[in-house]
Amino acid sequence: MKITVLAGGVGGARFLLGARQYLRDAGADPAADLTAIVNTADDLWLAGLRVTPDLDSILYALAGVNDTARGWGRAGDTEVVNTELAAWGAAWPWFTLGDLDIAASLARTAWLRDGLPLAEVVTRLAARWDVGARLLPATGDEAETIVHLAAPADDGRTELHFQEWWVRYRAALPAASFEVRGAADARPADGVLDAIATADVVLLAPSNPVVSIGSILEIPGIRDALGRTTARVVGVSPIIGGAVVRGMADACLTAIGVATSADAVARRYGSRTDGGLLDGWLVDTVDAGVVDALTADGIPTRAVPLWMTDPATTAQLVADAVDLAN
Ligand code: FO1
Repeated sequence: MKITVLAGGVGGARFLLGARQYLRDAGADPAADLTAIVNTADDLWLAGLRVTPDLDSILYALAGVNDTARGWGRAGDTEVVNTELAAWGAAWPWFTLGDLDIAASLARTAWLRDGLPLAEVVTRLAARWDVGARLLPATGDEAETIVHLAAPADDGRTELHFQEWWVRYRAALPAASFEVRGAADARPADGVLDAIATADVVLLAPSNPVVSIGSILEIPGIRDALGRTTARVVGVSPIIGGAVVRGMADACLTAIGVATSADAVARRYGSRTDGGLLDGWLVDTVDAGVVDALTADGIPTRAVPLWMTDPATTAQLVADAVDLAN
């Protein structure tokens, strides 16, 4: 069974660990059957380095070298280079790049400068470990999320790069809108449209619906491919009991006028029968009350445990999603 997952960073990584486990338990080879299409709109240039947070969070998690406490970066990393960069004012003092992380970004930047597409760079970085999945950037073109602020920041700026809004301001400056700048001219990375077209099931990870999954959908061609695929498209709610599972997705949902609830996110994605995305939607058991109304409105919904405590628990969640698809 070929599974293609649309994913953001930390939540996407946890979900993919479960998807890999699900395929292993089924006797399949996840390296051949599991493809992740990963958000690249959080990416940035910093101190001359191309940094790709969501791709790296997923790569490190699948490789088993991630910092599980922080949720991003490499386990046991040090900050020698970052401290030097900060002393020169060449990096952001509020954005910590570990030394091992910088090494990955150096390798990535060098290969990009050599002219390799980002998808090829990701394959090279992943080849070092037994990742057990194919990782594809949504696009190899630079298309980054810019946050338009509802009111100017203290220094008068009215727009910030997503990372500054997210990490420096912890999404606390009210946003008016999000723009994936450059998306209109971006193309899906090699393999992305094919991975959607040839999948048996496409899963939307419980990632940020606005700045992770939403940004992937901004890349021209991806939404259409989801509409056309013969695979069923099933999403997993990132909202449990009216609260975000992790991160600050509520700030993003509020900005686009969507309530922080499992059913509001499903309605935002929409039913495929109505030109939306979803053939199915999983909510947590605490949100079982929304199942009937969503199902009646064309989004077949089931309530199952959504907490991704460990790969075995998450594998059951993936099994539930596949079951709903079938
Ligand atoms: N998140 C933080 O909260 N603080 C940081 O200093 C930070 C540094 C960082 C460096 C490299 C990287 O790949 C990710 C990093 N993140 C950091 C996580 C990241 O900014 C966001 O959580 C994601 O982009 C949102 O998915």
